[in-house]
Amino acid sequence: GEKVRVGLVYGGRSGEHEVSLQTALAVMKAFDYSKYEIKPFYISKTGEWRAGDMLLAAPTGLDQLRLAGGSAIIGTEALMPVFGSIQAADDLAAAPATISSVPAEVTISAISSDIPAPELEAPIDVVFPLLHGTFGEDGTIQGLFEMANIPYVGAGVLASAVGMDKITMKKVFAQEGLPQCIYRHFNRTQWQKDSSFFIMEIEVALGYPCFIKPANLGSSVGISKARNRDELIQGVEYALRFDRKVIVEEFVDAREIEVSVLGNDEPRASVVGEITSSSEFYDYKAKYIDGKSMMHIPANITQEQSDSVREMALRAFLAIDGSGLSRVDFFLRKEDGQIFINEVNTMPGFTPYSMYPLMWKESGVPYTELLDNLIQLAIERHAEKQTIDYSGGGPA
Ligand code: G1L
Repeated sequence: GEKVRVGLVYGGRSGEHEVSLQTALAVMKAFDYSKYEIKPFYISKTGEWRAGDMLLAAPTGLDQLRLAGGSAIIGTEALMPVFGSIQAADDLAAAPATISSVPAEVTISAISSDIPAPELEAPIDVVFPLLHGTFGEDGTIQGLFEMANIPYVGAGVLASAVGMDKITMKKVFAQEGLPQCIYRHFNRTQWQKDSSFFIMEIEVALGYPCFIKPANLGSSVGISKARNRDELIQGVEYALRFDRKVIVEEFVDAREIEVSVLGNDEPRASVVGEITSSSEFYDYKAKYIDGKSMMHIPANITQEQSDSVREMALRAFLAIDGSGLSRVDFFLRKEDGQIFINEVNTMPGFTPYSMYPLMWKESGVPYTELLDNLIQLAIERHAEKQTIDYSGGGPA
């Protein structure tokens, strides 16, 4: 039969541009080209989109992925044949007389001849967004795909946005009854107006040391540890450079436990893994540059602990309305074995040597099969959405 055409979007305006490129190469190498064709879309560091020719086999090196010879495009043109058919009307010099003279008729019929005819068929069947950070992981690119009505791999708009905001995520977890560490949060204005209130709250409820984090960052940039009031104030000012919202968490002397979740409405949980780090905390440098952290799969924990963590991972996934995949991270407190959920990551590290794929490999799902599963889940979710009535009700 026909091959599935997968659009792979990677690069992007984030600090993890290079990680995205390396991941895209690994994904392209692992696809089964007897079943798929890959159309690469590269987003440069300045935000320019470039489309490459359809790949019928894996590329060999990273350089090819920057699509130097590829055509420069804007995202909407590449992905949205639908949008291509919407034309702007002349500027209105006065209010239109009736509703019917405004949107549909005016805009769509007034097609000016200097705008190229829209492409009639979508160039791809499903999109695989390999993007991290503020433009791509927070639900924005997912919104673009929703508007284009193109199936896409991974979390939807809501889960992506919730998964990117540590504060909202914690509120969703609390509602679900998932155990969490103690925390306080505020925005820049609240801090500026009443820092002494928050300092007191933090000192009474959390104590020192505590961790200060920007609410909205995918990686660990902007995180610091405070041992006293001065460091707390400094740490908050530092975190506020990266976000307008800040969360402060109690220090928990804990092991770091992770679970991979795969699926849509009936998700599965992988075996449990553990990350150990030589660094003071699992920071950006240790994680991505030094490679000082170590992975242990399966984690050396009891059967009860494993069952409990996997069950919580599925509840967390459903609570944020996840789809496709998520890596769910926990703390296992050393003093009493208490488990706390830390966060859900809707766009985990995704090379064949990253925690998420390795936990599935250990659970019997190899990397190439994982890709098959994710594409299938994207198509299923999209098909299910097509059955929903968006007409706003009315007579049947
Ligand atoms: F599309 C998926 F499957 F949802 C997906 C998207 C992005 C999985 C994993 C990732 N991860 C990344 O994009 C990255 C962490 C490698 C960013 Cl650069």
